[in-house]
Amino acid sequence: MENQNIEQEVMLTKEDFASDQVVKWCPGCGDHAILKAVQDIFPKLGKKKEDIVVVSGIGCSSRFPYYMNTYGFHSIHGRAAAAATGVKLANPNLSVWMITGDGDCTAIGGNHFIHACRRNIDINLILFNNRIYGMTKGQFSPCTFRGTKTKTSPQGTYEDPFNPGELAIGAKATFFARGVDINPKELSEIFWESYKHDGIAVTEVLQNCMIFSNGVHENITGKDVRDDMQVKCVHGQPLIFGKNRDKGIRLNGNQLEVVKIGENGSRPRQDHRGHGYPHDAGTHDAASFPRRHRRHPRRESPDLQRQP
Ligand SMILES: Cc1ncc(C[n+]2csc(CCOP(=O)(O)OP(=O)(O)O)c2C)c(N)n1
Ligand code: SF4
Ligand SMILES: [Mg+2]
Repeated sequence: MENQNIEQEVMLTKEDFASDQVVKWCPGCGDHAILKAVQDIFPKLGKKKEDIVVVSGIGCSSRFPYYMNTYGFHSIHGRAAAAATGVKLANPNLSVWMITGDGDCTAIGGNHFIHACRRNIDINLILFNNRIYGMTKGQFSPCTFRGTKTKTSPQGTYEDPFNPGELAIGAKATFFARGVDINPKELSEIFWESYKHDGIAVTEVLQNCMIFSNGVHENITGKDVRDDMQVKCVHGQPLIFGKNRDKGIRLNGNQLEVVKIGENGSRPRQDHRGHGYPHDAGTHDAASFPRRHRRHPRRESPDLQRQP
């Protein structure tokens, strides 16, 4: 539960939330943009700096608390969820933000992650998914795609990866979102929704590691494909996408499918700006989460295909 009384009194800027530490991530690393998105949204929380705690595990991403001018805890590998849970239980008035990498969260920390989800602890969990161990120089993680050649899989991995969304929802998390590092404005919007959510809010950010998994999200974030590969899910809004906003996602029986204006009986309907979109596109209903949303995390992009 957040402390509402303080909200009126505090007027901070994003600069207030930047620490004096030199940011040591590689130039071009996706972590920079996520840091910016968090620093952008924190003034809006209306909380004193000392009422916010950023907790992390170990990894490149987990250097995050150093760069935030709040209370912070750079804990131990895989145990950020345990530390964040302890902080929140000790003082429920604190706004707790947990920063974790795909290795930190789903390998050594997998057990703590699923139990934090199951317990529905009121923390904001941001999972930086670069599908690799960045800090230790490029070993595969449980989120690395099958067949990827890494330092520890010179002939390619032979395991299927976790999908963190499926893992979170399967473990009873009550909020799950996925964003991309190249769109910090949208990330800030997600973090705001995460803050407002009472219970655990898991946000997976597809983050590029320039050094060890460069381009791993390119089929979703690339300039030429991103309009066709990303759907913005906003409560009460139709699930539409595409450069011309002429594609949508609808429910056919128990299956999600892509529809396009002019195909399979899909007619144009006008939105409030007069733009046409498929009349039969479904509407995003965050209130029915997670009952009707189990299908969403499974599709990492609107083509409804699993990644290789
Ligand atoms: C108990 C323990 N085991 C192993 C390590 C070595 N280690 C440090 S960071 C890391 C993986 C980090 O990967 P990830 O969580 O994906 O973060 P990234 O660096 O990619 O942001 C490992 C294995 C450690 N520090 N402590
Ligand atoms: S090694 Fe990768 S994840 Fe780590 S700071 Fe460099 S680019 Fe970022
Ligand atoms: Mg990683």
